[in-house]
Amino acid sequence: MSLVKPLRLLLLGAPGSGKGTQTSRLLKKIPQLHSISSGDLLRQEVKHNSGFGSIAFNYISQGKLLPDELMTKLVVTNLKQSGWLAPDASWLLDGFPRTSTQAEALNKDLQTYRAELNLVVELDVPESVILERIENRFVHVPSGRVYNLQYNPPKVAGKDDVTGEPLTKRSDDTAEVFSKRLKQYKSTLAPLKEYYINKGILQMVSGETSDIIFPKLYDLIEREFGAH
Ligand code: G5P
Ligand code: MG
Repeated sequence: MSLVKPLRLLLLGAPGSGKGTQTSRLLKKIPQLHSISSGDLLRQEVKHNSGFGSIAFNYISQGKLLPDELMTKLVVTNLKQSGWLAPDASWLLDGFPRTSTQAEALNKDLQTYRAELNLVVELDVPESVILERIENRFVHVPSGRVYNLQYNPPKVAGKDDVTGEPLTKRSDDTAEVFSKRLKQYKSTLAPLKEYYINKGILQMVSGETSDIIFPKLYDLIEREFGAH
């Protein structure tokens, strides 16, 4: 798909709902699109053993959200450094903002670049199917690519398809931490959604699998931003 107007998209969804999976698929189909995942940024910091990384690890491994101010600074700095704050750039955010405070802070920054979000899509997946996905997830931290032993296994067991580098488990992908993450997600969702409903840009796509959700998400984007 070729975009005829800039897309600045936020993907919202519970842990394991498939934000990373949908992001990879969209990037393959829409060459103009870039993406930033707040969780991937944090895991890269942890991998590099930075001071910030060790702070982040403490929060992530307990299933707690990092402070709003730290997260906003991390993502906005990354957007700026990537050169994506130009009004004609198209990008998507995965996992940030996830509180209404983050949403307000981001909006303030984006306004100064005339590059506010223009679409927010909530991925609505039943809770009952999510936990199993998480327990079978493996990730390639440098790229953020995600695998699942049943759903989309790597071509060679334990290795990233593109680089051949080893895959790892996330420290927060245990049943215990997952239930905390889910609880956390639910406790911040309502005001966040309210914020984007008031802006008139929130949409929802529902489905039990990513294969069901992807065509709906793609059509929605094509209708509003694609060439016809
Ligand atoms: P993250 O990294 O943002 P979450 O919890 O929001 O983490 P997560 O777990 O990364 O979200 P996802 O990206 O929505 O889930 O899901 P995914 O990885 O694509 O899919 C999950 C698994 O299911 C994969 O193995 C995939 O292959 C498989 N799968 C996908 N579709 C299907 C399907 O249809 N069927 C099956 N069987 N499998 C499928 O945040 C992590 C932590 O970082 C901090 C917090 O501590 C957070 O807990 N953090 C923040 N803190 C404060 N503010 C923020 N904005 C923060 N952002 C991150
Ligand atoms: Mg993810």
